[in-house]
Amino acid sequence: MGFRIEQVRLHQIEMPLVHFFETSFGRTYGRKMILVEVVSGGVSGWGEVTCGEHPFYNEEWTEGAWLLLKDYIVPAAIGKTLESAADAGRLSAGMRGHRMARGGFEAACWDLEARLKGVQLWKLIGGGARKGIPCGVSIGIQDSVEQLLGKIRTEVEAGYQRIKMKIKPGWDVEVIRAVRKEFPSILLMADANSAYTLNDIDHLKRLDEFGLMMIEQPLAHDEIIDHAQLQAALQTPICLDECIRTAHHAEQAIRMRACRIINIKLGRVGGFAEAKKVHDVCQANGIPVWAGGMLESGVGRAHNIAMATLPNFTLPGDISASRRYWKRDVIDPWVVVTPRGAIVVPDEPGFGYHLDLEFLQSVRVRQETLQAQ
Ligand code: OSB
Ligand code: MG
Repeated sequence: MGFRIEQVRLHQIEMPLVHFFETSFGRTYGRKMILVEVVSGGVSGWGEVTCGEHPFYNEEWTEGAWLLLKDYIVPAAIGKTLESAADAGRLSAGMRGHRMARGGFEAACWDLEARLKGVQLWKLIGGGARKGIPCGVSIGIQDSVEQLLGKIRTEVEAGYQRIKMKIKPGWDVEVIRAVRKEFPSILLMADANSAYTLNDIDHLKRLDEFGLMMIEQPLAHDEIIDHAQLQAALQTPICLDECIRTAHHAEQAIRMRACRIINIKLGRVGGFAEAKKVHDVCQANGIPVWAGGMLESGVGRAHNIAMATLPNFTLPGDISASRRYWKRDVIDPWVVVTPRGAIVVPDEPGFGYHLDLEFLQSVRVRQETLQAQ
């Protein structure tokens, strides 16, 4: 059963974060995100473009993604019939990069196909390996070490299974030492978002004493070879985030021994088809994966939950409760986390949650509809 892409609606929404989020590349107080609604036979599938407001995590940003979707991605797709959502990525394959914009559209097609068939998205993508998703949290750089310790305590008490803290030069060894002193046995990891270079090898080796689960993307966003050199010098496993945009990158990184773990972000790799390929390459090579996050609304969160039911997502991901980010989420019910730090995989068709359309309208700042002839 194929489906025709009859209408696409782009919705840009803006929502303040409950608490600012700071990484090595900057501080975010609120999110501007694009939701992609693909309509066929009166049924809507939803996707989220996960890029930031500025081109600092990667080259994409909300304003650029809006133009790319409106002028290229949607025009290339409108009126086309797809045998399955697995073919959706091909409609924009001639466009270089911009995987988050293309992935937001691709993910909407998967949700649409699942809803048209009345099956759960996790089933459609070949997941279902687990009924509960193990959850971790990502905690940004804070104004003080005391503030960080307080945040970690709150999340550990809420049941989250692992803590990730953001680091950068000047907020690393001594801060982690303070965290370890207070929380000697928690599963702890650090994410540098490319804040270091190979000149920092000796400095980064000092992190080995803290028993971190992994250090995420210490070096440049596009530098696999330098990570191989660093991994050879470190005991702590390296996890690549920014570097892995395709299954081929994963293959290269694994072959070079540039990492021992990979974080898969649905948007960064351009949607479910590529995410599954990255997952499979890692699985075949004994490299565990986990689901990364991009401060998503409920729509992106729901997609991440489906993705994390694939078998090799064995480590706790950056998928946490809606209320950690938003006063109110755009889906109903909100994503909640059990006292044991897990998300129960929803059983409803599609990505498993309803859109809160009334709230969506109240946070929407622009909309564009493209209609097939
Ligand atoms: O590197 O994982 C990252 C947020 C924005 C940009 C990059 C990253 C992050 C996170 C947040 O760590 C994860 C989340 O959504 O909670
Ligand atoms: Mg990261």
